[in-house]
Amino acid sequence: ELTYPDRLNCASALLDPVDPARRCLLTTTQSWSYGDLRRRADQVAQVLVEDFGLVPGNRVLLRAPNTPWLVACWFGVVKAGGVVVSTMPLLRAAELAKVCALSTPSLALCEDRLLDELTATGTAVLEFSELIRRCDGKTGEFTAVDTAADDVVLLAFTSGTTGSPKATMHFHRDLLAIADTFGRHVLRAEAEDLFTGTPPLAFTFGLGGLVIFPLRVGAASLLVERASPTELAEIIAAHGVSVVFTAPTAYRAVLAAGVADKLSGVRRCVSAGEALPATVWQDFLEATGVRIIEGIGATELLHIFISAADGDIRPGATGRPVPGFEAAVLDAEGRPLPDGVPGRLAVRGPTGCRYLADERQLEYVQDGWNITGDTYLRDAEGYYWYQARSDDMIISAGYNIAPAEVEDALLAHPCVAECAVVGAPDEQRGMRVHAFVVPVPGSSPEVVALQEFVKQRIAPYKYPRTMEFVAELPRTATGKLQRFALRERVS
Ligand code: 3SK
Repeated sequence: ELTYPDRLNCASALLDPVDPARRCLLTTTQSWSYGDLRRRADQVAQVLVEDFGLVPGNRVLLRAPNTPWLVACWFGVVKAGGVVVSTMPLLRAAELAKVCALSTPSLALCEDRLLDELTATGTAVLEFSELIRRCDGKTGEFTAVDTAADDVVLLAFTSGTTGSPKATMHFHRDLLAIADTFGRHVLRAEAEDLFTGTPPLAFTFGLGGLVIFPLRVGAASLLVERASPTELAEIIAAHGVSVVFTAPTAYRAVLAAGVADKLSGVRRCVSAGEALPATVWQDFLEATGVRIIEGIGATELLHIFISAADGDIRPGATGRPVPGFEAAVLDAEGRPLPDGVPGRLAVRGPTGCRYLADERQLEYVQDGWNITGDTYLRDAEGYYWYQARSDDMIISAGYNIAPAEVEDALLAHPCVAECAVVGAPDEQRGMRVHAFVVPVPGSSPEVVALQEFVKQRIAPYKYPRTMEFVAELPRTATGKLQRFALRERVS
């Protein structure tokens, strides 16, 4: 049982206990101590409160790649009693507009290079260059707002199968709970560890792995804005990184690039975002001597709730419920299924799904269980084995991609009459986005032109990597698209 004080500000709880002289956030060229991060976060809080009149409960959107300043903004908003609205740097104007409409931020803090797409949403924006100029003029002394443990501190977005984003609300205590469950019992990081990885901090996998877990134990995190597998491997070796968080695609890519030996000094490698093939786990072990810690998490539950490390690992299985969480495999009526029978994965624990103003809450939380949308089976030893996504979501290279969102973007093209998007098995990405397109009669669109068109409208990782033109789409008698029939054609 995790217990936290009723009054809790997670920024103070994470930053205050650590010696200010300890290294905290690194890049390949910079180093911030805990004292530096605390001062910068306090200055951000001062700017927000003194210059922009932020009051507790106000929402502040953050848009930046993984940098120390993004982390300072995160903690500054939290110290000021605000709610962080995190956004992926790759989001385009239309996607940001949906996020802003749902979260109604009072202000956005945006890295200058990413300004264009955000300006289009009409949200009030403070660019990082101006924010930093203002911070330099502040004392860096700010008393964190005395928030309640159950105050909302974070709105993290996830796309449903419909493509309409859902905002998940998380409390101050949730941020500590992920560190005190997965972080403490599975990862078991230490103060001397140096973390790194690729997931954006807007993805809660990245927030936990690159900020919350290291800071909870007084360790340091090396933030990387963008790196190829080879560059990542070189950074890991050159800086003596000991804990890595990334998606299965990256482990596969490191193996394929022949640079896995550079990770042999790493103590912990964590993989999540999609299922890790047992062959990749085995090949990685052979190349590095490191047993990858696989886990399943969800934005709704903030982080990983089933996992295993070291001798507890069964290659191919995701693991067992992380201490603090309970899991079950349920049938469609919510009854527990016997071991060995696949069904709906249900989870409960110290975190849980709270959608902001969204009726889909009723589907996700049933009888106190979070119904994750994944199909799993449990074996007699209590290990959970991934079978499939229960819905149509395409999980590609660790990204969740909603077909409807890609279809909407394609349909905006004048040569596209109809289209349907499904996931096709892919060696590199786990799944890739595949589009079936019915062209407007008389037109002959080109694949590359349609791909470029989509990339301009939505985050580029969502574009259909393969595409085929068809005369018509399979439909039921009532006109409903038979998506399963298309999936069969590409599998
Ligand atoms: O969505 C996921 O797959 C995930 C995995 C680990 C931690 C957090 C998340 C959201």
